[in-house]
Amino acid sequence: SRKLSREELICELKQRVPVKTIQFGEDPFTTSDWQKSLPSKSLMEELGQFRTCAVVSSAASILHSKLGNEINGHDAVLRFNAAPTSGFEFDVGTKTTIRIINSQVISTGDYQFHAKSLYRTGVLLTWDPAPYAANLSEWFKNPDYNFFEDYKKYRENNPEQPFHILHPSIQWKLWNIVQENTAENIQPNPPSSGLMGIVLMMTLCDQTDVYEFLPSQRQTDRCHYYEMFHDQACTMGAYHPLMFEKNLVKRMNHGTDEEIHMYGKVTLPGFRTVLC
Ligand code: NCC
Repeated sequence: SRKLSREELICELKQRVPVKTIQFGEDPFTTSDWQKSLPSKSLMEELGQFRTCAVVSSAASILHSKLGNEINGHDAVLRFNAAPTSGFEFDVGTKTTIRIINSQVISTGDYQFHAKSLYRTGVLLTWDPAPYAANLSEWFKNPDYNFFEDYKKYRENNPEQPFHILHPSIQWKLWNIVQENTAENIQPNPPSSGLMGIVLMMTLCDQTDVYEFLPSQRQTDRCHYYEMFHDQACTMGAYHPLMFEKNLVKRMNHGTDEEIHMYGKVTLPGFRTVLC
């Protein structure tokens, strides 16, 4: 089939991947404990629209980028999982508006989710890999990591901090678009937090600058900027179809290849600004 153009790809995402968060009343989130825990507004209602946004990948290639000031210049900044700013301000900035944390970070003790101050800044958004085509009830009974009790506990202890659960339907809607626009058959696993964050920001912002999702000239086998661990799979993907996610994002870029090379930077228009 014909290769979609940049604008056609952006429209595919806009029209087929509506970002939703879970709200009280949707089966099985109908009990009083969920009424207490779930935010009364959706993430979109809570945050409104931003003009410029930055998505900061956790890749080690952001080290020595000196991008901190540029990242801080955006109206909203998205970060992932356990990625800190403290100690890395010069390269990654200081502002955190939204943090996406996968269900593993919440439910395994390894990341000290309930204890670390790192998680207390900004709006939190979590997600968990749901089986393809499952409805919410099936997923609720059998999540990849059972984070539901930890979510409620965190909400009880931090009632003032907005904390949302991403509706799992987005994962497979997004996966379908990655597969349809890839020549090979890709593994049936959900996209990375990175791609979900990019689509979230395209929903919330008029313009999104993504940093080091597409690796710059500083590309390295080191996984994260905040850890010494090395594994090429962090950049290329193993569980997540990360390489194919990156190809898709590159095809949507409104910036230049030079900016990718120098800064690992991709610029994407907000869904609100494109006519489909
Ligand atoms: O590594 P992770 O991702 O937290 O990184 C966040 C997002 O940044 C992009 N990235 C990261 C490193 C790198 N070298 N290149 C990149 O492009 C990716 O888009 C990535 O999504 C996740 O997606 O949630 C993930 O989480 C980790 C891990 O669970 C958390 O970091 C907590 O420690 C996963 N690693 C493992 O399960 C071992 C990772 O596969 C995906």
